[in-house]
Amino acid sequence: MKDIRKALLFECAWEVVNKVGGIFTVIKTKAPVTCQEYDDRYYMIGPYNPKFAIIEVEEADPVHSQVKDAVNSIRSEGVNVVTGKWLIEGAPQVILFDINSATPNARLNEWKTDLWNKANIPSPDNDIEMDAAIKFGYLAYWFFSLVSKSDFPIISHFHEWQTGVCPILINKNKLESATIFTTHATLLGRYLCAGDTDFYNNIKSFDVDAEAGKRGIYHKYCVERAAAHSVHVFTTVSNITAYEAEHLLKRKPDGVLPNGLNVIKFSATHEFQNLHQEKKIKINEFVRGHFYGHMDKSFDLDNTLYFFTAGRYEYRNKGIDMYIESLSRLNNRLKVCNSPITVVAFIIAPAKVHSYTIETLKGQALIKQLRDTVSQISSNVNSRIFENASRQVVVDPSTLISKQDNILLKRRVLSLKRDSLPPIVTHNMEDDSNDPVLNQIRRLQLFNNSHDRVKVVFHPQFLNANNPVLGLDYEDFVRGTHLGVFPSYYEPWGYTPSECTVMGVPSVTTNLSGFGCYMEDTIVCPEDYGIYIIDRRLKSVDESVNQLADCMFNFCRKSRRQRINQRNRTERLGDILDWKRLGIEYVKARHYALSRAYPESMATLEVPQNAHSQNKDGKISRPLSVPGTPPTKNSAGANVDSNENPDLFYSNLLAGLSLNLELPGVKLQEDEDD
Ligand code: U2F
Ligand code: UDP
Ligand code: G6P
Repeated sequence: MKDIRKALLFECAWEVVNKVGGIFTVIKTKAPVTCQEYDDRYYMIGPYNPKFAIIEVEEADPVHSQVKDAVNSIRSEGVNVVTGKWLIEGAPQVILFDINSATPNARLNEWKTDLWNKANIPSPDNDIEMDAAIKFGYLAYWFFSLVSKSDFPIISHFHEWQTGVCPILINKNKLESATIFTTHATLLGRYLCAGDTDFYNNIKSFDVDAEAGKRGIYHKYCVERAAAHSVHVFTTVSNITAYEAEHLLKRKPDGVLPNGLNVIKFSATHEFQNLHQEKKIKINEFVRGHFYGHMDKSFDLDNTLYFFTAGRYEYRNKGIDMYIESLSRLNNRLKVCNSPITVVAFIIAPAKVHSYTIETLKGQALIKQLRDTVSQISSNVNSRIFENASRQVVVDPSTLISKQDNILLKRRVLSLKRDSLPPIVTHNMEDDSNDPVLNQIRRLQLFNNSHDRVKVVFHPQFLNANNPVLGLDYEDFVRGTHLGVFPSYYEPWGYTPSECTVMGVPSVTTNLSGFGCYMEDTIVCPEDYGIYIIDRRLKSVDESVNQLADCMFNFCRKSRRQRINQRNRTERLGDILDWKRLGIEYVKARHYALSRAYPESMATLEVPQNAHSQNKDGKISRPLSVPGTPPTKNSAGANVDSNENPDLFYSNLLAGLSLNLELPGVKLQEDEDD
């Protein structure tokens, strides 16, 4: 009988050392807690992408000789396999298969035939994504078939359909391993929502095969569905995606694994507030350049709020359409009530672009020139005062600026005049006339006129500190803003609002996003903590747009003091999104998979069956009436009283597994008046 305590954990994802989207954030931020639990028994497996691997992986042999032998055996048959440590926190071991090596390319057709014979999954010609998934799946299976011969029990955890071929093969070939498949979205759901389908009202009645066929994704859909049915434990990232998976993939998930973050707390709470101020000043710099010539009395940076949305350019799924529509209504309302507030609303979503526009670059150059001139003049003034003072003369203020400097300053000021309106988009778009964001802005006439209280800046590229325009990394940009707006229609989890939360930036999300539902289930009044949840389930589109406009309008009416207070509350919520807490759901899933795959070995462990029974009802209560350490709910809906030691709650469940996780209770203090 294999010793369960020595189980090796292999986590397979397309985004191991390969940044594409949200799953990268999942595996990278989760690495520290998983490494803490499994130490060198943890391996991440992914496809080899030299662009990232060369700089992020320190090559080394796998720690276990059986794993090393398996890798060497595959290498000896013409496959490039890179192993080593991923240079991120936790430094997990990685095994990266080069799917473009000679052997996988040569064997692709053989593998496609095998997949058809074994699982009736077709693989059409010229689908690069599908070919890649098949090559990766067969390489990973090859590896597992060698490692499973060792004395170690194996847990293999697969994320998303791209890694779904391997669990199908493990199941068909009856290989020994505890298997888990986690889907972070369903392919069909994403495609259906991106169209104009009334998705949630029809979810039970879709003819799934036909719908997948119509969209040309039938073969990928088959991989996803078969993977979900092949594993011991099938999971998703939220209840809403669990519901979707049940109807579209026809298997009810065994559990939900909410996405956490690696929350780094500052030792002094005001530090994140200082960072907000510091980064906001950088955004101010950009805004001065972008809106040069329009920074009049009514556009005062001290009365300006920065709203933003960011993510992949999925216009409808990410709710960019609703954001713009609501901005237009907010603009009217601010005008009607003569508000002194200006909102600069950013949209950061990568589209096909050529380069920054001349006008955008010119704005930044003009403002830089002005700043250089002013600092030169200040330095001259400085010297003049000092030289006079050292000769015991107090200089006449009217002579402080020389005539030449005065002329130069006037020239700089005149160069800030412009005939055109400040641009909406910072880049030259490849398809400007058909771009959905630009077309909606045109329709609503949100043109950055002086009288507009809401100004729009569309930055169709992800941010980077090295950019000549808005040169900030995404995280720094978020810190400098006031409100993140993510009114998604399709969002299995949604890292963007959850990242805002841990940085102490209030955000708007919806009850169609996994994160929004999780917060709604966990906190009595999320709004008090700066988590606004728009109802997109029971309200009409128009009502939801109004709710969002109201929410942004009310935010604009807050005083600085209230915003500071709210940021403090938001930041405190970070603890409930920490992997140290949410990682427990992964532990449970592995435990469950082991008990299905190795029932006899697991029977030797003493694990109490009624671990849940110790808990009482409760959510995080409203800020003004909370006790020092309020009760909270866990993701499965079970109630955890964090006044009791949460370690105890989980340690009962995990008895027998070598685990040493630190689980912080959520500590909320009473707030100052708001
Ligand atoms: C989810 O986000 P992801 O980062 O997984 O989203 P993507 O990687 O962009 O795409 C998800 C799937 O959709 C497929 C793609 C993936 O399987 O291959 N796809 C496609 O086939 N064609 C396209 O044009 C676009 C996508 C999720 F959406 C977030 O809410 C979660 O926060 C995140 C982490 O759990 O996972
Ligand atoms: N993001 C980024 N740069 C940007 C904007 C966004 O790196 O300029 C990241 C963001 O931090 C988040 C991810 O993109 O981790 C988007 O994840 P989310 O779960 O919101 O959506 P997904 O793309 O997974 O559907
Ligand atoms: C942080 C800083 C304060 C600053 C404030 C501005 O709290 O520590 O010094 O006044 O941000 O807040 P606001 O919401 O106006 O950007």
